[in-house]
Amino acid sequence: MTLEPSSPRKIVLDCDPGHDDAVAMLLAHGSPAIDLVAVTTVAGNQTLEKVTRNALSVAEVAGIHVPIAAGCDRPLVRPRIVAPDIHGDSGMDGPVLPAPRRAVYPRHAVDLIIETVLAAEPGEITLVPVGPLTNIATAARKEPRIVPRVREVVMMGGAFHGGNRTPTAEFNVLADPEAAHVVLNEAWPVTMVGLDLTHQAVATPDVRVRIAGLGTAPSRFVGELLDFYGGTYRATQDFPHPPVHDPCAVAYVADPDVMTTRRAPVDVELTGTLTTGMTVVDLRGDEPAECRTQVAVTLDHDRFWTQVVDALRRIGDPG
Ligand code: PIR
Ligand code: CA
Repeated sequence: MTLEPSSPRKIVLDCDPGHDDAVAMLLAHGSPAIDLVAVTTVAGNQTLEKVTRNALSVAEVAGIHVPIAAGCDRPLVRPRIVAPDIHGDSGMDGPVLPAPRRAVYPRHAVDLIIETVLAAEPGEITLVPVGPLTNIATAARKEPRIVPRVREVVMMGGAFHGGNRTPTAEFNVLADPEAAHVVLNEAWPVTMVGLDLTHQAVATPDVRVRIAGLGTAPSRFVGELLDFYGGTYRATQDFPHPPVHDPCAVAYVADPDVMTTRRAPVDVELTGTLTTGMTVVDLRGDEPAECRTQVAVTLDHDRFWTQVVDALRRIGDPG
C-alpha cells in the first residue's frame, strides 16, 4: 500500500529579520513540505522599518514572491527593546542587503493574517511566529474567529530553563510578554520551540561547509549572515558556534520528527520583579495525556540542517 504524500503545510511566517529569521524565511520558501503563503513583520530585533526592509531584501535574494506585510511597530504595553548587540544596527548586518525591487503589501500584517486564516479552510493555516508575539495577539483580539480556524501556532520563543535576555527570559517573550500571554492562553494548540531546543541548532563548521558547497547566491548570503551572527554570538554570548533559532519552528512544521516534544502547561510571568517575561512550564510528574500546549525538547541536529541545506538547494540561484 502506498501512502498519499501529505500536502505541504500552509504557513504564515511572522518575523523580525534578524539573521535567524532570514534563515527561517529561506527554509519556509525552499522546503517541499511547506507552502509559505505570507510573511509578516513585527518590531523586535530592530525597528519595524528596518526588519521589514530586511524581509524584502531576503525575498529579493531568494526569489520569494508572497505578500510581505508590515505589522505592529511596538509591543502592546511595554517600551520597545531591540537587539543590535546580536543583529547589528540594520537588524541584519553582514551581507550587502539588496535594495528591494518590490513593495511591502499595502495592508497591515494583522489584517493579512486575519484574511489569510478566514479565507482558508478551517485547520489549514499554521501560524509560525518567530519574533515578539504582538501581531499574533492583536490578530486574535481583533478577530477571535481566527482562533478555532488556525491549525496550530508553532512559536520560537520562551524556554523552560533559562533565558538569553535576562537570566529567566527569552528575547521574543520578554519583548512583549502581554502578547505572549494572549497567544499562550488562547484556545489554539501551541508548540513552544524555546531556547532549550534552539540552542541545539548550532551552525557548526561542518554545517557551514555544507551550505558553502551549494555555491549559490542565497547560500553565500546565508554564509555572510552566519559570519556576522556567529561573531556577535562568540563575542557577547560565549557560544563557539551560533544557535540559529527561528528555522527550528519552521522545521518542526515541515517534519515534526526533527525534534521531540513534551505536552506541558505553559504560561508567562507578567509581574515578576526578577522574572518578567519568563515562560513557566509545568514539567512536574508524568506528561499529561491531554494538553493544548507543548514544548520542544531535543533536536536531531543532522536532520535539521539537512532540511536547511536541501531547502537552499531547491531555491538554487533565482537570479
Ligand atoms: C534575540 C534574538 C536572538 C538572539 C538574541 N540574543 C536576542 C532573536 C532571534 O531572531 C530569535 O527569534 C529570538 N530573538 C531568540 O531569542
Ligand atoms: Ca526572530
